[in-house]
Amino acid sequence: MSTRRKFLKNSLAATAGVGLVGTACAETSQTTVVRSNKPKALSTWVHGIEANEEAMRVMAEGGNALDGAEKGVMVVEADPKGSSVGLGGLPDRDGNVTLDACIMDHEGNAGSVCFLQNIKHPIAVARKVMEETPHVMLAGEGAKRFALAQGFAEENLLTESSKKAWEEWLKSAEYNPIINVENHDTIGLICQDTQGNLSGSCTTSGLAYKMHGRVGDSPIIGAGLFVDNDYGAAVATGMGELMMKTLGSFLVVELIRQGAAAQEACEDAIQRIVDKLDYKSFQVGYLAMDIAGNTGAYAIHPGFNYAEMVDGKNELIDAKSYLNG
Ligand code: SD4
Repeated sequence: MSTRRKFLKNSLAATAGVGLVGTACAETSQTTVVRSNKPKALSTWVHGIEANEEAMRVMAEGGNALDGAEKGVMVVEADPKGSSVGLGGLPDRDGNVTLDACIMDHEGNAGSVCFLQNIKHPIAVARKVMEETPHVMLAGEGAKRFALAQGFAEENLLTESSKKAWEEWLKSAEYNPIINVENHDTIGLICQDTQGNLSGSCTTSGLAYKMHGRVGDSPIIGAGLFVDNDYGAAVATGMGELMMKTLGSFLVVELIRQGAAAQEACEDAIQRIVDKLDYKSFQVGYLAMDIAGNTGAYAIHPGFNYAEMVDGKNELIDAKSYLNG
């Protein structure tokens, strides 16, 4: 833990109640973080470029951060060429495309679906769960039934090329998730709107050739995504089991709440995995933004990149990593 945070932790403990003043800024005993009201989009991997583009367009037209977070990732869900999200996602070992997604807004509302089949936009279903039900998460058949009742169409999501890749995989049927390749491309998106509010989304077809019924971190609030509009937001990508065991996205935001910079929080959350779990053959990447619009990104292995868009500039950036090469 950094000296600064040790100091903050001690002083926060000594002055319980210090933490938030109004809604305009989060205050620690040492720093005051001023909320930005400049629209911004931050998302995982190269497909984040198009997700950011759409999110910023939606927010420029009057949508809020939640609209941006939902609509941005829907572009990626609908792209049949992407083999890790929505339509065209690589299937489980039995040939079924099963989808996980969650969404969280600036008021702490959250919705999620997991193990959902034959619905192209799980993120939009997750938003409906958040807005139309008293629950946070719907799974499998129940999630699908709910989606159909909400007017979503049932469709085949297994494209010819994903089917071919699966048939090729079946020849050896060896399950060996490869770092940064094909099965680690979840889209997680954090948006900040003109009100300075934060929302986030996360959607994936999960690990390719996983066991039927396997659910990853992406639909789990606190693992794949967490938003605390008083402090910051975080999303995760990679081998979901590692984020689930450490509740990684919550941890990143909690560290920001305790005074860490977004970058330091991502690094500490990766360190938590390194300290506790068998991490060497798996990739995990965290991406975070605080209410001032400061961003952070960190991964276990090199290769994780993310897209950041602000002031009309949309950039793909390589994240730093714990291991190098
Ligand atoms: C999962 N975290 O299902 C997801 C996979 C992923 O980038 O992130 N891919 O474990």
